[in-house]
Amino acid sequence: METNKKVFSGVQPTGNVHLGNYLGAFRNWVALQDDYDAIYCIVDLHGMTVPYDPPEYRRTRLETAKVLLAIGVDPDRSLFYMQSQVPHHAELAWILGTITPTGVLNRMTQYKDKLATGAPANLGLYSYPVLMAADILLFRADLVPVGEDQKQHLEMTRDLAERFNNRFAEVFPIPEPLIPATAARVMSLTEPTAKMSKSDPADKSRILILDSADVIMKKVKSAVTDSEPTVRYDTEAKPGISNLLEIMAACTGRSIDDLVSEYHDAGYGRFKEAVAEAIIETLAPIKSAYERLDDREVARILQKGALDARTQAEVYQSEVRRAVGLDQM
Ligand code: ATP
Ligand code: LTN
Repeated sequence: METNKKVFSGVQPTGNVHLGNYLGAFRNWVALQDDYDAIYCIVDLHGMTVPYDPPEYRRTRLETAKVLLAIGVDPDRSLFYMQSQVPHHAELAWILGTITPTGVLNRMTQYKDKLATGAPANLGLYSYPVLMAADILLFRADLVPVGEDQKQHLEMTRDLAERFNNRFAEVFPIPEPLIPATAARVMSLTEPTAKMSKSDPADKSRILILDSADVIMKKVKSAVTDSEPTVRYDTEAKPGISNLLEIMAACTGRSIDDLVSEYHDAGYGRFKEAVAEAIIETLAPIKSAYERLDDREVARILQKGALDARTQAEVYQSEVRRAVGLDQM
């Protein structure tokens, strides 16, 4: 009998896994494995909704899997696999698509943001949130650890679950987002009013999980700040310094107040050095775990994950098929 609550989350394997991904989402993924049935998926069908290069994609899919294993996703305690290996995701997305009003999709801010950065307006990008809802609902997840930017998609997922339950049968639990209290939205180092992002063309805008200590120090030292030389938390007047304070608080577990009282008059140079050191210390064990991983072993883990996920998905999906009138003749 299943009693544990279920957690589901996903990451696109588009490379450039960064500190925002880690502090905003992946750190929670690892912690939740203790108390929940955890399901973590590399959403490689989502990653195809913006232009990409297939050979490069093969590389970043594997790299993303390795980063997650290095961070502490444990395949013995969680279901860990690639979305494209489990066709039930796409099938459920189709079914949910039949009850998704296009008016709702037109309001999705991530879609509009991606178009604004030059992504072509194709059906895959447009229906991205429906596939995300399918990911979450396929295994009947209760809790979804994500960064703040995914809140709107989660709300749409909850609506679709309710819509489905009312229209067909009570199949889906209504999932809750889990968004961390600090660092839910880590900002870009070069443009601190925009979120730190994988797809920002500026390398210096983000700290990669696999950056060396030297590179981290350089990127933090060149982070955009302001000209008033006191360290204090004020996201309006001092977005750059506030972002560094949030990052340092999340890396050290100290409160922002505590950090402000220590660094208020230290000068930006010393403060930035301390921030960089906190980041380096947080990422060092991840980097060395990454270097110890063997690619063939990782491929084996993913194959086993896909097999287990397909087996479980088939059972869950048969309930959906029955509810919508698509059960076997
Ligand atoms: P892009 O920035 O290109 O849209 P992304 O990093 O948002 O990519 P994913 O890799 O799919 O996209 O995100 C993985 C997780 O990281 C999600 O839960 C997302 O909410 C979280 N996340 C992404 N950026 C940040 C950020 N700057 N701060 C906190 N969490 C973030
Ligand atoms: N849209 C998410 C990635 C994603 C996801 C999911 C997250 C796809 N499916 C299911 C949580 C649950 C993003 O972070 N950009």
